[in-house]
Amino acid sequence: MGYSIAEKIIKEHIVSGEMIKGTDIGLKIDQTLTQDATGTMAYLEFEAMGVPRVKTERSVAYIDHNTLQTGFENADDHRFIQTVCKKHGIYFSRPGNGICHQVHLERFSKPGKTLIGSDSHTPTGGGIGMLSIGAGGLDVAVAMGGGAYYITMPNIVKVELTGELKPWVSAKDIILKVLEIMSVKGGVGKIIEYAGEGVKTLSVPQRATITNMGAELGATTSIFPSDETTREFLKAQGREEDYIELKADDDAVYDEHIVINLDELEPLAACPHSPDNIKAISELAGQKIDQVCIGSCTNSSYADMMTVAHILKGKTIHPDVSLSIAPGSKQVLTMLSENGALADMIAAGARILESACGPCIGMGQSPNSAGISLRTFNRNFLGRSGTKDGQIFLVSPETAAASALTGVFTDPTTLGEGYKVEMPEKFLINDNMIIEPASVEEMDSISVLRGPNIKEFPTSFPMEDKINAACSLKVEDNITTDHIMPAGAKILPLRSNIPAISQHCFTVCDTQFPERAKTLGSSIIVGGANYGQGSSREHAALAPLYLGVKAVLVKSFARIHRANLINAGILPLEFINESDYDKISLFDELELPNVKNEILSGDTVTLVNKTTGETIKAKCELSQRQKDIAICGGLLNYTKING
Ligand code: MIC
Ligand code: SF4
Repeated sequence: MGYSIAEKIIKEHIVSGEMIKGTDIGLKIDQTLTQDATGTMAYLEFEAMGVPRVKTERSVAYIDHNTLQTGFENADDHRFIQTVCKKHGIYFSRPGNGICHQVHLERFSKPGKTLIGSDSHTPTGGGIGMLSIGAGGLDVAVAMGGGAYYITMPNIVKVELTGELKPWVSAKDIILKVLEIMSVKGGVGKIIEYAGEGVKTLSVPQRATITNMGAELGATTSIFPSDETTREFLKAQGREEDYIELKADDDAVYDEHIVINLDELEPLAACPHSPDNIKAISELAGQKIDQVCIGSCTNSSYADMMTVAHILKGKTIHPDVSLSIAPGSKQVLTMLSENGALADMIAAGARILESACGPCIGMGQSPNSAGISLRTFNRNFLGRSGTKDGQIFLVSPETAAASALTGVFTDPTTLGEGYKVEMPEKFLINDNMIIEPASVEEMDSISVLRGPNIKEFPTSFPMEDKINAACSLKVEDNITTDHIMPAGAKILPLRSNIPAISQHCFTVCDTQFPERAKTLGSSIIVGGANYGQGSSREHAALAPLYLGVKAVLVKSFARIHRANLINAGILPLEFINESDYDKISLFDELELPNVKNEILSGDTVTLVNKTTGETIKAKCELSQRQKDIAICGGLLNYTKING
């Protein structure tokens, strides 16, 4: 039996377990990345492990999220990360150099290697044939220290692309189609592998748009073959030596098979407030819009930007539309400024933003009240834009630019003759904003600079024999990490300060939650299906930990968040009978009378609702290693004990 691409890379990197679907495997990690909003925690955790120098082939820290500096906090955090990097062997990408995933794809990604990143869109690297997975900061810290990264061996889904995209239909429309087919929870426990004749028609950045937004499927990751197109891209980045060919064996076996005919695709949009709420642009055409934002790690490549500039050239945006554009990296921005495309954007009325996440994470450009905003981003969760009633539609750069000119949803296929950007034979290479770490001889002399915003990591304690806790919150299906731990310009500067950021935990759903949880002391959160979808932010576990949450009991979890709960020492429990969800109400007194023994000996836990007298059985399926972590009270405690 042959192997798929993902299986080939896993086979080369497996250090514990076997490639049996559904079982736990440990992978050797070649590269890591962090960004600043998750990075401070990851580096505090790395420091706590006491490893002097990273053991990976390449670790890079990017500053791209918290680039608004409205107080000392973000600037202090950047300085902390920069000095930690210098000391411990990590490359540091300065603010202004670009969005982590875009820069990593350009400058560091390698087909056939493994990458984990403390950001859920790390699968962008799948566009170049790298097994790239989003993880919590603590998992990244462990990998930097040379430890394995553990995942459940996923099922592999083959998405076969046939035909070729029509003019003005784009890679974004492909991934929106996949989201329509599979939904935001359809990818949990799966790797999405792209194949078929259609692959050849897509450039590496187009492939990266698709693997990037595969995060919204809940998938472990997504991956493309590495072929001649990949070689050309690496060559144009001056890195041809990093190329290897990667393709699935002809007799590879897949768990699911989806076929998408690119010829039949039309421009699509993900409507508020979920990336899988898909409609055709032709259905929305003519509706008035207020704002257009172009950029983010999904759609900010050179080719995307050139297409936008081409559409805007010689025209003026509609008077009722605010258009902002953030090219994804210094490389892209410099090339646009040298070839005149930037001037075309500015002349048309675009507001040019720095090469960073910006509006995608609520750092500026919040839309007007109830404003309709078309964005080339990957997430449109409620409140993420910073305007609670903002109506965010996720679209391609083509649709975004065409609509910015008309002031209404506009199908770009009405623009007439198509336009295909020529991929440059050589990208402009200037890595002067990437600072190399100190040499082994110099590293000891480097001092790490810590500002007052950096507070201790919250302590978790070994598990007790039983847990008594009240229900401090009851929420519905599809709760995102943006509900649990909102981001945005006001809250992101608190990412290094768990006591302060905890005051915002779940406030999107219930403003009283932080106070209530603290007053209750120990508590349990009850939720629905796909709980914790979205970001890799471990703050969505650390803030509840700080507020006394001992367990989260839900219908099902999203992968990264579940792992973050285990790492933090919070028990992830799932209803065996989903209807038991109705048997718990806010403030009910709950008891897990024999939890430690039950965890040690099996995979179910008994929960007694002392308020109603009912007994509920919950699932807690943990590998032996996860059980040990849970008993120690989290991965940091476990790593201290086990090294
Ligand atoms: C996001 O897109 O939600 C983020 C901000 O990039 C997060 C990371 C974070 O919360 O810092 C992610 O996707 O993991
Ligand atoms: Fe940044 Fe947005 Fe990409 Fe997250 S999704 S890494 S916030 S650009």
